[in-house]
Amino acid sequence: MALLSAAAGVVMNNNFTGLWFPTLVTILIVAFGTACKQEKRHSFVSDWKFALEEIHGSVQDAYAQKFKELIEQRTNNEISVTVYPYGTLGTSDQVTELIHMGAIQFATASPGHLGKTIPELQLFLLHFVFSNDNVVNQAVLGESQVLRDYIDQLYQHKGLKFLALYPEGWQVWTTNKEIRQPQDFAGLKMRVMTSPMLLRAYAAYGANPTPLPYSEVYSALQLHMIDAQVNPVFAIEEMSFYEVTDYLIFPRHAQFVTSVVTNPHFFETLPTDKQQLIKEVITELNSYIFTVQETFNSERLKTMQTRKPNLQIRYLTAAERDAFRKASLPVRQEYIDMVGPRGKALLTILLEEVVKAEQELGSSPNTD
Ligand code: 6CS
Repeated sequence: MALLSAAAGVVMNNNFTGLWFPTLVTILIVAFGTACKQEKRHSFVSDWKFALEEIHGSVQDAYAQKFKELIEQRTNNEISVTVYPYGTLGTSDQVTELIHMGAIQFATASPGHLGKTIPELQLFLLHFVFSNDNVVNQAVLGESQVLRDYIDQLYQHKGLKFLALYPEGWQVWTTNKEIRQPQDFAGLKMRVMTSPMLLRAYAAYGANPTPLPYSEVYSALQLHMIDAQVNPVFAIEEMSFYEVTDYLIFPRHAQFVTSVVTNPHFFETLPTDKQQLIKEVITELNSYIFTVQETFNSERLKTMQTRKPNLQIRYLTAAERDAFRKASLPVRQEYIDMVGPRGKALLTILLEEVVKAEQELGSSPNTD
């Protein structure tokens, strides 16, 4: 509109009276074209908000920053992406609600929290269902079409659009006492994320699982309201959990899995080229983020060792892991009981896909 009034102004002040009509037509055509282009440009949101469940410098932050870089570069800045680290827009549950309402466009949503809303997703919280080889896990989470189609449907039913699943690293226990066998968990107050299956998973070892939001874990450890927590190495370092625990124990029982979601209406009303761009970038980020999590997890282990030389680091042996594996098996049935036939189908798919990928990639089977 501003352009149209400017055009009218130019014509009114035009001294070349003989030329006024063709000039007016030309200006109006250009102005109309520009207005249409602007209209088209603004018919979809062009500042995309991407909210995280992790702080600045985390694996999820690296993912979102790369997403921002690629989207802005490939649209010549027609689209801008703003990344909101954990805490700026609320807890994981609140961020998922913002996506659902369409107030933001992208978010990470981990099964550890989203499992309350989509119970089937708690599949990824079961212990000893993944391969020992994390390259296999990445391939299954990122490429298994049968798994992705299933997940896609589940998200759709809850008003979310599923974009990606990726591993952030092995889950590691930080505790105030050494744990080498399930019995060592007896009565231990173990902080877990808020999905119910995690309570079952740690109750199976005899622990006293306590769900808490991420932001409350440090002070709960410091005040001895809890005795232990579980997270990947990079998170233990950046959230300083190692400062308030004595042991870092590697059982390789589970991966930290997260997902990337968008709002379905936002996505479906985007022009096809933008939808395509999102899919393309998400696919590229799959291998990018895998390398990032490997680097972050190995570098930050060294950082913690340097900062706290008396931090006790333990790697469970094959026999010790096996005792945990056996204790964890009844929880699979609890998952099926909680979720129903869809859960059983999903568990079968995941276990089969892991074996298939291990064979394809030439990895050793999921046992020690
Ligand atoms: O433990 C948690 O709640 C959080 N941990 C990580 C590594 N990412 C997000 C999640 O909310």
